[in-house]
Amino acid sequence: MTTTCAFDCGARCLLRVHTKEGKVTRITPDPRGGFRLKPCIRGLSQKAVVHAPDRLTRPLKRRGKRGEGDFVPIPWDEALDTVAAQLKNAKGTLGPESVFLMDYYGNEGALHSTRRTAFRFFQCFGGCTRAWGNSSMEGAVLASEATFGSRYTGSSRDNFLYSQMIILWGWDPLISRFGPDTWHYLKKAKEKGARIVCVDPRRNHTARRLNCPWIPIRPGTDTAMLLAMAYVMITENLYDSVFIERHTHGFEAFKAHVLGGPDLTPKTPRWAAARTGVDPQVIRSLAVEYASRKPAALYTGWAPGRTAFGEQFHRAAMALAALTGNIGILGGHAAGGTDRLPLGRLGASFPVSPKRFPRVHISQVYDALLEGKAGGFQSDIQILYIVGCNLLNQFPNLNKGRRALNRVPFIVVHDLFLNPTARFADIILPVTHYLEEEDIGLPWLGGPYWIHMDRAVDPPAGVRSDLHLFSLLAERLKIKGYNPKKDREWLEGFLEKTPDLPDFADFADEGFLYRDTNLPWVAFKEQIEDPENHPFLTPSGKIELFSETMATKKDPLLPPVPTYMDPWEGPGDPLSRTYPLQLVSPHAKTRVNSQFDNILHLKAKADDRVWMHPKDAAVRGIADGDTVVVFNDRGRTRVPVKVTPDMMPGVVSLDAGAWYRPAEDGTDEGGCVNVLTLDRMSPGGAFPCNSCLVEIATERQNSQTV
Ligand SMILES: Nc1nc2c(c(=O)[nH]1)N[C@H]1C(S)=C(S)[C@@H](COP(=O)(O)OP(=O)(O)OC[C@H]3O[C@@H](n4cnc5c(=O)[nH]c(N)nc54)[C@H](O)[C@@H]3O)O[C@H]1N2
Ligand SMILES: Nc1nc2c(c(=O)[nH]1)N[C@H]1C(S)=C(S)[C@@H](COP(=O)(O)OP(=O)(O)OC[C@H]3O[C@@H](n4cnc5c(=O)[nH]c(N)nc54)[C@H](O)[C@@H]3O)O[C@H]1N2
Ligand SMILES: [Mo]
Repeated sequence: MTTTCAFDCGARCLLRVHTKEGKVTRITPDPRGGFRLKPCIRGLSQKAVVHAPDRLTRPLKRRGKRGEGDFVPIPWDEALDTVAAQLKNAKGTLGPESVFLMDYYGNEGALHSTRRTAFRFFQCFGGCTRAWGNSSMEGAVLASEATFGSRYTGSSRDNFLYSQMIILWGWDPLISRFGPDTWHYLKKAKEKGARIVCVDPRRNHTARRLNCPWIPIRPGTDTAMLLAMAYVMITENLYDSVFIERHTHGFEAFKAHVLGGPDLTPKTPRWAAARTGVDPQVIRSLAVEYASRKPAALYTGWAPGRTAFGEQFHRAAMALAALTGNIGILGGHAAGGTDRLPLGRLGASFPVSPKRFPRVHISQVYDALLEGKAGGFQSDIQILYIVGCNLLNQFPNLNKGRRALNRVPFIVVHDLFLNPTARFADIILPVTHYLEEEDIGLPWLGGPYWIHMDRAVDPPAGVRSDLHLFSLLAERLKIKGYNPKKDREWLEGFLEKTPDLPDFADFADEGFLYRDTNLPWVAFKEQIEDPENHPFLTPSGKIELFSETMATKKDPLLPPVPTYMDPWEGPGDPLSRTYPLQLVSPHAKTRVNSQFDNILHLKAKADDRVWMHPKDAAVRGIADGDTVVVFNDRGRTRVPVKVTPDMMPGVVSLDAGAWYRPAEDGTDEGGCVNVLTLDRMSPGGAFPCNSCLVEIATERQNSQTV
């Protein structure tokens, strides 16, 4: 049988599922997928997830205190009746917006999508309050729409084969997967002689494996370096003036800002060095190289955008791609940040209408739960309804998170596991694993392919998908029209509405469909080759170095030209005197966000140590392998340390996603980084979990300071 992972995994590959007597026996790569749809260790481990001993199979009702994990199984009817009665009561007394829907990326199948199934239900219900902002890349979304008028800024990976130079800017795709074929093409590009350089506070795994030069940079300061590179290109006349003239809008304003600007500060390499920690000569040579080795791909990961003012990072990177004329050409890259391709979309998907309900930014969910109307939010929250989200692990500032979840009168969770969030629920409804449903797998970044997801095994008795749980609730609440079709009918409809696809039976038989006629796909090729007939969808019809949309906002924190602002909890923050280490939290090799942390054979392979430079360790009397406490005013977590020159001095790194395990005194024993991060929204909506200051002490020192 064929399938792909429906998790928010960074790829979407082709998996072959072997079964015997109703159980998955093995998952192997499907050879037909080749290098283009190559699976990873996590996808190949899904057998351990679907048959996990701690998988939830019966509805649970909380008996102990929130967070304690004391639950009793109850019959399905009782669980669903209770949830339905609570929803009805909340709607009748405080209105539908008193239900906070926290739907997230648990399942990304075309039909069983946690986001779409849940949101559609609450639309039929009459409303809810919901979170907005993409935790991964909201900064990039805002920036690419302002600059290009589009969020489809990606190119297919075979483009790398034409690049003379590739800059991996805060990007580690060997680990934090970004499409299934990225690593293959990066390796090939290197073999073909492309110069590859990495700009990152860590010598990350990709840089190490490619053995490429590493430019360490302080987190959250990238915009300063990019602007200084623009300064070099402009003052040394290295930029592509024909491209700028023909395709961009607002170059003069951008140039004025870079050369001096209202703040009268020329954005020189020396100016940037003071902020970024990167030597001015290194900044200059990277600028010269990027401007002269054409075509070149400046490739931005999302982590540098998940900082305070992260949207400026993406705006500045796009400006640099424009200055070098690398947009719309083979081997170049628009540096658009969102990196999506428009190729793998279905003509239709499980319907939700764009109806607007009260929304709260993902950084402010805990505030909204705690403060409600008194804090200026639109409603007081009566029910927190969580579908496919490990909120109390993946969202910053977990100690505040615990207080927030303790305040909400009623919490419902749909999940596969009793994760740290589910421990706070009143009712938990167990759901199917995607290997138990038929669905269509959509490419994580864009395609061009679709994967048929076979229903490989039966779910545990009584367990249903979110779609079917919501259908049962809809019946109880007398909601009509939520799910009028059979699963197969929905799926057939999706394919029918997508041009030039085979019929569903053939697709299901074949298992997947890879359409490779348009490759390599280069974003904005038409706009660059034929600008008269293909304007950019910006107000000026051009690439906007000065954004007219931003200008109308008249918000000093969202200026129309890409601008560097010192990040909060960055190196320039006075708080750094107390907490001198900047903390970044990359995604983990062995997890998808927090998923798989409970799968023992993967946990054994996880690197859940905090990375620290030898100098930082030495001044604190810390040795490699010690157990340390990482702390700030928001919280503390106990983890082992890895002392390594692969970390920039002054910066430390702890992978995100380990399960939060607060001890009696509040110290987290699970190594969950979000006990330390700050829940503050960046002005453009970026989710700034990488702007965070901490201190580290050995356990002994720490017990003396408590
Ligand atoms: N294995 C695995 N792959 C995944 C995921 C997963 O959980 N596990 N999750 C998927 C999801 S949901 C997403 S959104 C993507 C995330 O993809 P990204 O956001 O690109 O990945 P991260 O691992 O957070 O960070 C990539 C690199 O950025 C560096 N970095 C951090 N802060 C900064 C900064 O301020 N400046 C610079 N220059 N570099 C910085 C980190 O050190 C790291 O090496 O990955 C996807 N792929
Ligand atoms: N410090 C820090 N924090 C981060 C990040 C970071 O880089 N650093 N990255 C952020 C990013 S990019 C992201 S995308 C978020 C991710 O945040 P989340 O989406 O909350 O992360 P996951 O761990 O993937 O949680 C998904 C949950 O869905 C469940 N699930 C799986 N399938 C189904 C299903 O079919 N139905 C239901 N109901 N549940 C299902 C899983 O068991 C899991 O509990 O984390 C963010 N948090
Ligand atoms: Mo993400």
